[in-house]
Amino acid sequence: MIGRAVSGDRKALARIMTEIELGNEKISESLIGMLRGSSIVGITGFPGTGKSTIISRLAMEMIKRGQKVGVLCIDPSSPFSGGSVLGDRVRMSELGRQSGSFIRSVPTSGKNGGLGYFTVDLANALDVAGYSTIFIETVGAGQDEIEIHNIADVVVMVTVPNLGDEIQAIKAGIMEVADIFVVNKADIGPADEKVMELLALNASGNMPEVIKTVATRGEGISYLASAIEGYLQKDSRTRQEMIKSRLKQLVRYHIEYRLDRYLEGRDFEAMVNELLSGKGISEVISQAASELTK
Ligand SMILES: Nc1nc2c(ncn2[C@@H]2O[C@H](COP(=O)(O)OP(=O)(O)OP(=O)(O)O)[C@@H](O)[C@H]2O)c(=O)[nH]1
Ligand SMILES: [Mg+2]
Repeated sequence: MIGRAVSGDRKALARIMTEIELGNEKISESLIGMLRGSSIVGITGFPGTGKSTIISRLAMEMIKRGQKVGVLCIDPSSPFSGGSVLGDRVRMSELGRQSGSFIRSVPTSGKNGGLGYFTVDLANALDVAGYSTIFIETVGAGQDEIEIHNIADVVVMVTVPNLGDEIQAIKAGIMEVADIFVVNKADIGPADEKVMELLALNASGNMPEVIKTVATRGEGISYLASAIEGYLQKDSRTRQEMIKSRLKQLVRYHIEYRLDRYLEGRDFEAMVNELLSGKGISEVISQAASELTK
């Protein structure tokens, strides 16, 4: 099945992804040895800031530049799931029909926060199938930013003019994980003010580039595509190092998956009784750990 996906069979790729989401570790494992080292671009930001619109435009731009583009949309509310206005859906389905792209929604159901247990495995599947640029869209809500930072080679944080509260969130830590800022919807408000505001947040450190866009009209998109490419080119890490950092997150996710499944529905009574009867905490935990790897 993997061989067929590598040679461009989209149905085989979709089947592989479904197997991954069902927890088929054999598939996840086989992919690891075959990774080509695609670039992973994280796109994060508050709901409705225009992430999906930006991705659909960026993807078309990247395809024009000779890339094959994969898109993973984490817990989408729009428009990959069809939750948005018609225009977006039409644009996204245009992208979906392009042979150079593959779009997949990733439900996070069951996982407590973060990006979903199998996001890295799904990105690996796209990588192995030859998608050279992989976008991961995630709604910025704290934990997600840290995780996307661990997985992606470059993180783009999307904001819009007139969204004041979000500056607080940015101050509170998103700053460290954003490599490029986008002020989208420059047509609806004081975008230049927003750009200045962002630049002022970090007078001393390595300020990420701030780019204005009007995604619905495609304005600023080619510039953003070049900024992303430029950032990736400047990165001094080797491909192998980049692959390793996303695999570290893969290992974490697989541990979390097993742990969460193990803990699900458990009332801990047996463990508590063992503690009461004098067993040590680490003894009780090691017993649980040995069950995790069964
Ligand atoms: N005026 C204007 N509207 C835009 C622009 N970019 C996106 N929009 C609109 O903003 C709305 C939300 O866009 P999406 O691309 O779905 O935003 P999102 O960040 O992916 O939203 P979620 O996935 O729900 O978090 C849609 O109605 C878009 O048409 C822009 O540059 N200007
Ligand atoms: Mg979206």
